[in-house]
Amino acid sequence: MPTTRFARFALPGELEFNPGPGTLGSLHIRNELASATICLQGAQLTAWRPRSAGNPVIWTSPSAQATAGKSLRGGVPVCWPWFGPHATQSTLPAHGFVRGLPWEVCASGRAADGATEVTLAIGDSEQTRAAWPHAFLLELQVRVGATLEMSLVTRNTGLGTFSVSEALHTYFAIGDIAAARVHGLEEVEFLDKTRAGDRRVEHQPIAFDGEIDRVYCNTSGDCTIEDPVLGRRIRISKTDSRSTVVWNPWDEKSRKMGDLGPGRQGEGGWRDMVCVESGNVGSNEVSVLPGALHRMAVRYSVEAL
Ligand code: TA6
Repeated sequence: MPTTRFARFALPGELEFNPGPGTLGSLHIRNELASATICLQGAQLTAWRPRSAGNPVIWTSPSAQATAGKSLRGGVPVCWPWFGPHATQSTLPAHGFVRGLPWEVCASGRAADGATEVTLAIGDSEQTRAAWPHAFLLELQVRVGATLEMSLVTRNTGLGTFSVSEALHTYFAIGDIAAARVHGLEEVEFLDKTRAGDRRVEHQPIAFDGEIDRVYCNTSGDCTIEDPVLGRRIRISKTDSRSTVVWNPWDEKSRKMGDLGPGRQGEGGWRDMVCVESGNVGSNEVSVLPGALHRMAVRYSVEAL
């Protein structure tokens, strides 16, 4: 994206565009409250750190590779219009196509409380229609401040109803996965992808002693990640999201992935991250009528333990 096309959205000293390899360039945001980075490829936020936080809150792999067409390992990949592998065509990218395509910046501004707001968008094209035969406009509205707020807005600009599965596939930075706990999903039924999709329920906060890959459906509740190593709690609130996915690949799977990189603990980067993803997947997929829109939103905040 040529810098000139972006220039009209720049906010000097607050929101600047840096051309970059592979990721099609990135937006760098810095204000009194926080800093953040968003790659134009996939509108993928790859960093967010409130000034009050001793450590970044969003994790990106130290071995992330900036490759055109492939999202970076970490940050907040946007999964849309399907989640996971395509239902029938294995040649299509997992988690949908928008995370590997260039998005446009379409709005930016400074909020009264000092937060920085920016909106990125992508619409249908010959390429997208070949994979998914619908007209759409998809926007990601991001608000960078002491909290991080993101809204994924799906507009049906066609003549027929369509259904989407979606998720903000967020990688959170933690001190050590073995000490972390995820609260808020107790008693909620989940599909356990490490056990061939078995339906299960747990009665305690999620603890990690191996690979976890769970799709919790019919849950609109907030979650918290308790991190005793970094001495903080990350709160995850969401609106119009009925599914929550929790994932950590652990050691063996991450070795096969190649882009999870070394971690602070001297082992794999898998120790330093956990995914808690807000979405509408599987039975929670969303139908959007012609001319209508659907908005799913998240809000992340951090507090000392
Ligand atoms: O959200 C969990 C998951 O579906 C895992 O099964 C794993 O595939 C992960 O997403 C990462 O997917 P990616 O395509 O980004 O490597």
